[in-house]
Amino acid sequence: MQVYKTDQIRNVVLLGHGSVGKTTLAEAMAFLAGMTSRQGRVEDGNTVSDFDKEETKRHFSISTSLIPVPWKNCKINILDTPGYFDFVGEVVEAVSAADAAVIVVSGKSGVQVGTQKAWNLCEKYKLPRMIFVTDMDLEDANFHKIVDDLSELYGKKIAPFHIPIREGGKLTGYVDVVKQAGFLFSGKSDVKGCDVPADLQDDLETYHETLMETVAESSEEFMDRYFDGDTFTDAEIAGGISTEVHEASMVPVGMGSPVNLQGVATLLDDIIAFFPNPSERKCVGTATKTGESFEADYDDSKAKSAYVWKSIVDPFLGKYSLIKVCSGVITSDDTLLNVDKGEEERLNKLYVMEGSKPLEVSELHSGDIGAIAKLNSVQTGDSLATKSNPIQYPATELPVPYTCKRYKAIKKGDEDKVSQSLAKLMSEDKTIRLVNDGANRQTLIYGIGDQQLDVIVSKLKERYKAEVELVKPKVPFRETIRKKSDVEGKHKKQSGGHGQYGHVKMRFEPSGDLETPFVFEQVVVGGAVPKNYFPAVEKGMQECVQKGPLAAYPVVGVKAQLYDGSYHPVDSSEMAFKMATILAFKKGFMEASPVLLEPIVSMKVTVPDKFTGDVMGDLNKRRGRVLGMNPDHNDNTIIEADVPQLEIDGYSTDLRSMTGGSGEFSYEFARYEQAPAEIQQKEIEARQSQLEGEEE
Ligand SMILES: Nc1nc2c(ncn2[C@@H]2O[C@H](COP(=O)(O)OP(=O)(O)O)[C@@H](O)[C@H]2O)c(=O)[nH]1
Ligand SMILES: [Mg+2]
Repeated sequence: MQVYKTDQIRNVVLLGHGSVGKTTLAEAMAFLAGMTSRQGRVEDGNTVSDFDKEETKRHFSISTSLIPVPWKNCKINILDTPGYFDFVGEVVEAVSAADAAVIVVSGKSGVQVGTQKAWNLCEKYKLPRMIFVTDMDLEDANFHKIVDDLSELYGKKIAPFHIPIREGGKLTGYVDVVKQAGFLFSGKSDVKGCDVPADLQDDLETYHETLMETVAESSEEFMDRYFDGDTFTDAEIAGGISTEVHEASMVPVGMGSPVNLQGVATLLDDIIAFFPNPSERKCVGTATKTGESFEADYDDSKAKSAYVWKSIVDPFLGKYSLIKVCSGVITSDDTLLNVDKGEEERLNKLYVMEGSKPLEVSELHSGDIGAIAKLNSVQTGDSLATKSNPIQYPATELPVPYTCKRYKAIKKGDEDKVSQSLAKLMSEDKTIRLVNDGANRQTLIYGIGDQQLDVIVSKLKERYKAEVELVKPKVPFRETIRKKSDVEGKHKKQSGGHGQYGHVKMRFEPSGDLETPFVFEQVVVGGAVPKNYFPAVEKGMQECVQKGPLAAYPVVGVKAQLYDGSYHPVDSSEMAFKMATILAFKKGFMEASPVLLEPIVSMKVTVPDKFTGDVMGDLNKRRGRVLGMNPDHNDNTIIEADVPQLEIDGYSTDLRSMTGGSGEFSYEFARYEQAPAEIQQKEIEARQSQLEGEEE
């Protein structure tokens, strides 16, 4: 694979709603650049980017792929990301490695929620961007409406660069707003000049005027000349555009039809002309020896350092750590320090990933994106540098998963295989979380949404032959008492041979502390119960509180007082007193007005203002208590509510359908509250039948 210098590199992430043509665009770029001999199609499962079995099966992207497109003596590292919101982790990782973004919008579907999310991500990471409108071969594609909708949302930084030319409803060419000239598509990536159609003249003038205004804003000198009515040379215009695009003050809008290879070559040209190469971007780390900040800034002359932005752990491909070189030139015979783990790694070989294919390369210059195989200690988010000059970069902040399911191995004895395979998937996808909820005897898996969890189950089966089923998680209810009780427990077996005898009198009452299962005290007088059996009574309590008498949930907030009892000099034992305690507790608990406590979570739901009413209504239906609503700085409202955890199962899917995918939520455990009687009854019955099922 050819080695490229920093100024020949462009790192460009493709962002946008699902199914707008990102992968098809990347495929067209690869084909035009001669990387492939035929143009693949998503429907046929033969594109460079969607190579994973799950992707070819479902016909959409699930993980980010890298396609290094060689174009006019440069290399454009295209990062093709998934559009479906469940795979946002992949998108954020890709954005952290990019220096610019192309937001893809379908000419047919128009501006969608995914478009706005892509724009917000670019704002957050201060990424220069362009917008590319696909599907322009479709008759009902409406470029002008999209330009209007984008301008309404983002103002005059929206700068249309092309105006579609249609003949008989067919896309045949475009008017170039910068060059004020017409071009007709003629074969693969070629165009030939034509007159600007009369009916597009007005649009051209309007768009060109706006463009010149923005170019004028690129420098004081230009502004003065502009107001003097002066015009700019092509080179000045190109320079002005480049400046404005780098600062994200101008967002060019291009268009085409990637399936027909229309408009793609122009986009590749614009990427090279107007997007920054890495050395025009900032990159700052910390020199861990001194604590001082290290301005790597993708500078070849500085000490070697790199950031691991993604990991591929594939049973067939093996493990690859995808890096972006932040400074210096990394060569295949380097030994680098994993700054986060403190371990040295010999690189052996360097690669550039082309979809699923690792292509060997001798060195990677600053700003370039490559891959290294089999680095045992390395994980996504780690930094690599020289031992003499260790540099650390901040790990990318990834979204927190809130969609939870309980998972069980389908085949008995497969548990280890399942957890080992899940660990491998988690090293690839940092938005998966596993929780071992011992108290409720369940293992939980968290993801961004149900689609992602579904893909995980499929990957486990496909890749690791580990089959799991996902079921509704058990809600971590708790049991406690509201009143006092005074009972006795007697465990007596004296029918010949060594008998068993234990007898306790105990009082139970609320301890007022729901954080602690129980507090135990003894106020026995006169040795009614010998003190060497007190630990056995306490042990009996420890056992009882694991599974409460009401519905077998963990018990909290109980004060247990041993105040009397009796013993037998021969037949009494620790075991007998433990059993007596268990009898006393079961009785005393049920006589002290036992109740079920349900976990309440504090939720934050962020939605565009227009959905506030629906979302509030829905939260009320979930027995939620809305505590407040505050606007955020993005035309959204943040609704804060306390909601029973029982009621939020599947919330991510429901919120998505209520808000068209624009709503986001987070929650954290708040406290326990007494469950309403009907919930309590339902849980007790459910538990009863489950316990009967287990006994059978
Ligand atoms: N007619 C037409 N179809 C397109 C175009 N680009 C993509 N498609 C189709 O749109 C669907 C989604 O494309 P894909 O590239 O997977 O979108 P992504 O989810 O954004 O990566 C596929 O069926 C493509 O064949 C285009 O320019 N014109
Ligand atoms: Mg795709």
